[in-house]
Amino acid sequence: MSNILVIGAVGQIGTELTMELRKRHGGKNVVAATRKTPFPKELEQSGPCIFFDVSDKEAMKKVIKEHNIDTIYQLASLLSATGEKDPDLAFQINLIGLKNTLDVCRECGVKKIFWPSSIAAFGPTTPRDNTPQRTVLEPTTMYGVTKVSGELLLQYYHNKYGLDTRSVRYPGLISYKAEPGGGTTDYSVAIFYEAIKHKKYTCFVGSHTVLPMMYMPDAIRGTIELMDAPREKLTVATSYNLAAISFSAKELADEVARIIPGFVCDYKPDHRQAIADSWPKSIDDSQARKDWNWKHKFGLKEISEDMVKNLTPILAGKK
Ligand code: AKB
Repeated sequence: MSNILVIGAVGQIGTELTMELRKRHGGKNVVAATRKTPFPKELEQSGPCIFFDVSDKEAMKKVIKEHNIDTIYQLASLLSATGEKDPDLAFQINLIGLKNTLDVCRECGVKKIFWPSSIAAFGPTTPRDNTPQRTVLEPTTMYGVTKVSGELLLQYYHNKYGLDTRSVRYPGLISYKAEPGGGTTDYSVAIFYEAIKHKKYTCFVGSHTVLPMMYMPDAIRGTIELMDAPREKLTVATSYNLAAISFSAKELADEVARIIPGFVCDYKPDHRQAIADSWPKSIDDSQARKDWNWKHKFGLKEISEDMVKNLTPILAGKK
C-alpha cells in the first residue's frame, strides 16, 4: 500500500486522478495538495486536503513527513496559452516547482514521482506525422521549454540519485469533470459545453487543424498503469510518447453535430493557431505499448457520445 501525495490536485488531470487513486489506495492514503481554495467538496470529503504552493519546500517536507509519503504525482502546471501570457510564472511553477519537488523527494526519501510532460515538448522542427519517441525537441512556447527541461531533470535525478521518476507526454485531454484552463487544445472540450448550451461554437483554431487527443479515462488509466509497471520494463527515462487518436477540428465538429442536431461551428483562428501548428499531428507511442502494454480504448465516436451523455445533465444542474 502506498502513501501518495498529489500536488496540483484540483487541476484538469489532478481532479480525476486523485479520486481514482483514493478509490484504489483508500481516501486517507492519498493527500491532495493545491493552492486553489476552497477545496472542492468531493475532494475534501474523501481524504486529506492541504494548501501549499510548489515554491514552499518547507511546507512540502512537512506534509511528506506527517503522512509518510512514498509516492508523489507532481501535476502543478500552467498550460501552453496561459504560459505565454506569463512566461516567468510558467517557468516558476512548471520547472522550479518540479526541481523543488525532486529535491524534497531526495531529502525525505520519497521513492517514486510522476510528472506530466506533453506534446508541447515538440516544436516546428519535429517530424509532425507519427512523431517518434526520440526526436528533435525545439518547442516555441515557455510551456514547451519547461516540458523539455523537466524531462531532462527527471532523467538526471533517476541516473544520478536513483529516484524512480516516471512521465508521459500527454496529448490534448478531453474531460467533462474539470474544465480545462489555458491550453491550446481546450477547443476540443469547449466545443461540447457550447454545443450543449447554445448549439453553436466559434473555434479558435482553423477547421483543418489536426492534433493528437485522448479521453481522460484513458489518460488516468495509462498514468496509473505506468506507475504500476515494473521498473525494469521501462526503457525511457525522460517521458513516454502517449497517443490515442488524432482528428481535425472539423471532424470533431461534424461528430458533435451528428449527436446534437442543429449544432453549427465556425472558425476564427487566434494566437493559439501558431502553437497548434508547431505541434505534431500524430504520435508514435509504440515504445509505451511495448514496455508497459499501453492501449487506448476511446475513439472519437465514443468520446463524443460519452461527453454529451455526461455533460448534458451537469450543465442542466441535475448532477
Ligand atoms: C495544452 O494545450 O497546453 C495542453 C497540452 C497539450 O499539454 N492541453
